[in-house]
Amino acid sequence: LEEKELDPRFLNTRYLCFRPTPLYPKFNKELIELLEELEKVRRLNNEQPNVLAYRRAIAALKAYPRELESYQEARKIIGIGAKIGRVIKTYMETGTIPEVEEIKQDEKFQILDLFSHSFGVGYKTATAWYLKGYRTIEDCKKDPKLNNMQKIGLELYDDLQKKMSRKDVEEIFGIFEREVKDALGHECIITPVGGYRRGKEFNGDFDVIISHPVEEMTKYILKSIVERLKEKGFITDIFWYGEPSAKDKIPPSTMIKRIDIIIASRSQYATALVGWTGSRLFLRSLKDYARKEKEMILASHGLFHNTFPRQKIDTSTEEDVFKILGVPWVDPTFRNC
Ligand code: TTP
Ligand code: MN
Ligand code: MN
Ligand code: MN
Repeated sequence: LEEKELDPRFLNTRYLCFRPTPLYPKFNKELIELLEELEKVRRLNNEQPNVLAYRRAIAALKAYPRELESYQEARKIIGIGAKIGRVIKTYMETGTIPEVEEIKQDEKFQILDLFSHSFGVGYKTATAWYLKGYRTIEDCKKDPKLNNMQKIGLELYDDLQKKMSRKDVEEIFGIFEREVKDALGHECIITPVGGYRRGKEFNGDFDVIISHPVEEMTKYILKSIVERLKEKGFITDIFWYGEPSAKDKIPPSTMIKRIDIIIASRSQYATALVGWTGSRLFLRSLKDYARKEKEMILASHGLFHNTFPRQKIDTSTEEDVFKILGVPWVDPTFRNC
């Protein structure tokens, strides 16, 4: 196939936010899965630049609109450099990637992977626990030096590991919306964001933005909602509330899942929506583009001219944000890089 037959967006941009990335790739699926394993290894080894290189390559392949026919073709894709190119070459020639086979047998890697799924645990804590000789979640629970967040994360490990279906999320959203509107009035805008908004089938948590029309209300909302949901038994534990909070244990009747509640004033709503819909990589590229090409700063609390002092730019919808940045609209379900 000739290059010109490809949508030019796949070849000519350094910025991922210009390229629609679907949730599930249509092509090159096996290769993508193997590269995701390697990304995980790099992450658990704390090789940050390599993690990013893998994320970019994976995102490029997820967006790529046909099966790769050769290694040379892969190398033409922006986001696939020499190093990962060589890995792809091996895969193309042998149908497998030896390093992936090796790590599947590696006990240390499996355990770091297990630990790092606990809330708030990254490579550092996971490695420290491994070096202390811990091999199971039960071992970690006995560590005398756990902070509150780690304690909750380990105690709820099994529940928090289970992914929620879209229906589960919708059920939580229904309860949440009813309670918030009862408490704060019906002019509140309550919007599910995160992976759910990007179309994910299985969700680690429920992310939601609440926006109240009265700007001054913003600082009181979180406390009043959390208190109400706690009283009613919907909230059992608080990971983070400005600061990690003591555990308020209420015996759970069903499964416990994590909710991230984001409060945004109306003037922050549009950028909060962009920021908390993600994906992280999509956001990173949007912010990079804003700063490097437009001299603007994009944050969850607003869009600004990068002047001193910063000058806030009014935005009332997500579309405004894209338009002002000069980035063609990308539907949330195509922000899955
Ligand atoms: P997450 O809930 O961590 O991720 P997710 O919803 O994409 O996937 P999962 O199913 O695993 O929950 O975060 C939601 C979005 O919020 C994420 O895409 C980027 C943004 N975000 C921030 O900007 N800053 C933060 O500190 C966090 C935690 C998230
Ligand atoms: Mn989420
Ligand atoms: Mn997550
Ligand atoms: Mn979240």
